[in-house]
Amino acid sequence: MSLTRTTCPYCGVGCGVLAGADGTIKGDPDHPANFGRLCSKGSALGETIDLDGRLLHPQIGGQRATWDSALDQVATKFSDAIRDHGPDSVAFYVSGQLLTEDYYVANKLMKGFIGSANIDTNSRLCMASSVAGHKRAFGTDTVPGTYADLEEADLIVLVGSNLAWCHPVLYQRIVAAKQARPNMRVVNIDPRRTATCDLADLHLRVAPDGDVALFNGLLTYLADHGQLDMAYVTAHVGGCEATLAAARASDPLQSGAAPEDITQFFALWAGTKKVMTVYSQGVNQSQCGTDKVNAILNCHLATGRIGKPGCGPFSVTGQPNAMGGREVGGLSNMLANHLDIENADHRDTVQTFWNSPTICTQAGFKAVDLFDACAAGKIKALWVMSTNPAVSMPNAENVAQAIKNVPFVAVSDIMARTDTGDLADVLLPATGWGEKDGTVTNSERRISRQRAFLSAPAEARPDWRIISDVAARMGFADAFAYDSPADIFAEYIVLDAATRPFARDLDLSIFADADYAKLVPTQWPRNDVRFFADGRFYHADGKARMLPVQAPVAQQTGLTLNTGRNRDQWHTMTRTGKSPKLGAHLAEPYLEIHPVDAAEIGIAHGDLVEVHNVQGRNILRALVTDRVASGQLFAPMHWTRQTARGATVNALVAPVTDPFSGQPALKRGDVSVQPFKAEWYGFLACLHQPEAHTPYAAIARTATGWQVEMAGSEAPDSWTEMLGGMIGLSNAETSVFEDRADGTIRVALHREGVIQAVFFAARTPVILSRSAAISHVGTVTPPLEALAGRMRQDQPDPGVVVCACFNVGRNTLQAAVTAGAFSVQALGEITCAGTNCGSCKPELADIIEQNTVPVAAE
Ligand SMILES: Nc1nc2c(c(=O)[nH]1)N[C@H]1C(S)=C(S)[C@@H](COP(=O)(O)OP(=O)(O)OC[C@H]3O[C@@H](n4cnc5c(=O)[nH]c(N)nc54)[C@H](O)[C@@H]3O)O[C@H]1N2
Ligand SMILES: Nc1nc2c(c(=O)[nH]1)N[C@H]1C(S)=C(S)[C@@H](COP(=O)(O)OP(=O)(O)OC[C@H]3O[C@@H](n4cnc5c(=O)[nH]c(N)nc54)[C@H](O)[C@@H]3O)O[C@H]1N2
Ligand code: SF4
Ligand SMILES: [Mo]
Repeated sequence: MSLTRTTCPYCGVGCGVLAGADGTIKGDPDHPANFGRLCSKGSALGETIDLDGRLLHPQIGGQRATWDSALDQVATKFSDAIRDHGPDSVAFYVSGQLLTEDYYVANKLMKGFIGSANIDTNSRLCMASSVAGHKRAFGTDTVPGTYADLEEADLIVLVGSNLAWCHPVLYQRIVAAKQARPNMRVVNIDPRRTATCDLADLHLRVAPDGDVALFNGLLTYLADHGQLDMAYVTAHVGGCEATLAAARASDPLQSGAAPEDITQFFALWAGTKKVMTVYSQGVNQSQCGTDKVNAILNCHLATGRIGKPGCGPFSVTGQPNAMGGREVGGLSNMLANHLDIENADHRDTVQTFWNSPTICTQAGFKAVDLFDACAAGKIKALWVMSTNPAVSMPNAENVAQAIKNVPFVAVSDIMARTDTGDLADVLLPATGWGEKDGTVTNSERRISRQRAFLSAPAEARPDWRIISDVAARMGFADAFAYDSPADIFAEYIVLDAATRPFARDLDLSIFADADYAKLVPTQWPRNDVRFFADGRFYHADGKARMLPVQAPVAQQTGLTLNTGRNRDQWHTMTRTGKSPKLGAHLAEPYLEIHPVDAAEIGIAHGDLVEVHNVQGRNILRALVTDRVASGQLFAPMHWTRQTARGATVNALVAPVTDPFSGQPALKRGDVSVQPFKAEWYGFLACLHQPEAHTPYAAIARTATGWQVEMAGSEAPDSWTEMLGGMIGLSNAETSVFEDRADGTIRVALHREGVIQAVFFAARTPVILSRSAAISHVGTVTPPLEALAGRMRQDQPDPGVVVCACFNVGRNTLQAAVTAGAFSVQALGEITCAGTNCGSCKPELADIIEQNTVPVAAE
């Protein structure tokens, strides 16, 4: 089977993948991002390319429609709104998961032809603070670092980044570098103890938003210890004095980290020349996100630790094409190709190049304001592409209402049902990863090709074509007459050349003569160029700026909710949710809570809890752990109205934003927690996709179908009726076993001897081997046997999946430890666990620790 060279569609590491139509997935040994490695999500890509659940035909009002009528409808509704209410009455909300070519076309249509800047993107929730911080410091949005710099650094400082789970291949590269050079040091700055701490020599457990105080403290320390590079500052940096004065006003203890950890961190930084600071959403997604970015950049600029190998700040991007989106101008406050809306010369040049009838003259709505404008009735037509804002935006219930309030909504997605798609008037089926062609830019400015290796299913079309077809119907056929993504990429590169006279970092000239079909992964401006090596920056005076920033006043009230990601799920799970292997790692929406807080509230590990505030309410499984500090909670962002009931965590997050970037503070909400008083708990394993109506329900794929964890505050009148409503099997035979003494119920639904579903309910959380129950679904097994809670045909129960790459369960691992595998390496040799992506290694270490009998001290 011939394999196609393409790029992973998940995180910003941008790993090269070799993929085949039969589902074969391998790491590309020649790709400079991963050199053959893949993480669990990348390795499971083959399980996510089936057509199950795909949107295969256009729909209008929930009914199948032709492409012509759907495209006409979108074009007419947008044109009518523009005619009646002006260009700012329409908006696009797009995504860092679009390819550069899709993004370029969407931006061109909105800014140059509709004449509004109302195109914003989910990158506003992701990278906006880094963009704003870079522009304040450098005069451009430049990410100077590369992955090789990380391997060369002597000190890596991770700030607000769970790299082990969110950029696993990059994390593994650092693990390998540290093994090769044991003197390398890693510091992790995070209020939570995450899997990334496994690699860290020092974990600074800061308070939420304690970062500005910490980095202001570091700057002061560096100044007081004669560590500022004054020659560099004088030649290349402005604003040092004022910045230092502001830094002196804050107390590093305000950061919340332990005093001895702070001292150790400062001394380590001061004593190391090659320092890389890697930062991500714990920095960006904050009310003071832009200030956090500049507090970090200040320290690098003041010491000249930038523009040299192995040192500098490095904002790692989340989505596969977050960088590409920034390059083409996908944010509502940028024009195109790193040019400014506010600059008349920039606007004229772009308008002339596009030969467009108009051009936007002022910034459009940023994401949070955009959905507020929808709620206020200002937006008459909205087009959402490749993102799921009804789940991923803060104040998610209000955002869903706001979308409903827009008279016309179009959604382009690959899946038939998403929480946002459910609110659309028109659904447009897009081709997905493996079916589409284009380019993406990863965290280190490397542009790689995504290449199709599957044919487009049914009527699905690439996003760039859908947008161009609507543009043509709005009267702009000539400007959008593209035949292929290669045409669009070529135009984008020529636009870059036309705007070369403007001082900017972006320079795509290396691609001028590139053969699109054969394009090899290449960094801009060139693989061998080091940004800022000559000390020249992009402010008018050629200097960088240090920015005075003030630490926010701590205002801890009650419990603080932090949110983020799981190792094996991607955002709203529309793709990773298809993989039983990935679903098995953490199968339910949960809330991490400290044992002291749990005791105070009166809840135990595994209980359900109700989390609420003025915005909304969630029901989540309590995971009692000291990974979170007392007073703090953590919940993953992944569960939606499709995969759970009452677990969309953004229903609890207030739409508070950073004043400079407009990025929402998704890491910090005020909430209250109380026990959820469940009358019964249930577990269902079934063959066909269930619908859950119980107050708590979490749905996931399994190896034999689906599973639902559920709970209710009132027992139903009839269990069989309830189950029938969930799985719609009216003609199945039912076997019910009820133990009136302890109130447990077991039900098997079967048809012609084949088990369709097994269900277990109890007054307390159901204690049962999930794998055992799941193993009987779809098999010919007597009901009583299927309900016995034992694995089918005496197969050993592997337990909850720990290593998703090789599907190794906790029980298997525990058995291996008991049999003498006392190291992560030994476990790997016996079970293969941890030997592919390695991101389960921290969990393997925990299992070893928990299952090794301590040798008694003599
Ligand atoms: N498995 C997986 N990987 C992904 C994704 C995914 O959905 N799943 N999504 C991708 C995307 S789009 C993104 S943006 C990245 C995100 O990658 P990361 O930013 O690494 O991930 P998060 O879990 O959102 O948050 C990182 C950490 O910030 C910490 N934090 C919270 N508040 C603060 C604070 O005030 N200060 C500091 N210093 N830390 C704080 C949290 O405790 C958390 O551990 O991941 C990418 N990779
Ligand atoms: N509480 C909280 N909320 C957060 C975050 C957090 O840390 N905490 N993180 C934020 C961040 S950093 C991000 S990036 C966002 C991510 O949030 P979203 O962008 O809303 O999440 P995804 O699930 O990635 O949504 C992508 C959608 O595009 C569809 N899709 C996939 N491929 C294609 C394609 O080729 N074409 C089209 N048209 N559609 C496609 C998918 O099926 C899916 O519906 O969430 C943000 N929200
Ligand atoms: S680290 Fe994993 S998710 Fe990220 S690009 Fe590589 S394989 Fe894909
Ligand atoms: Mo993101």
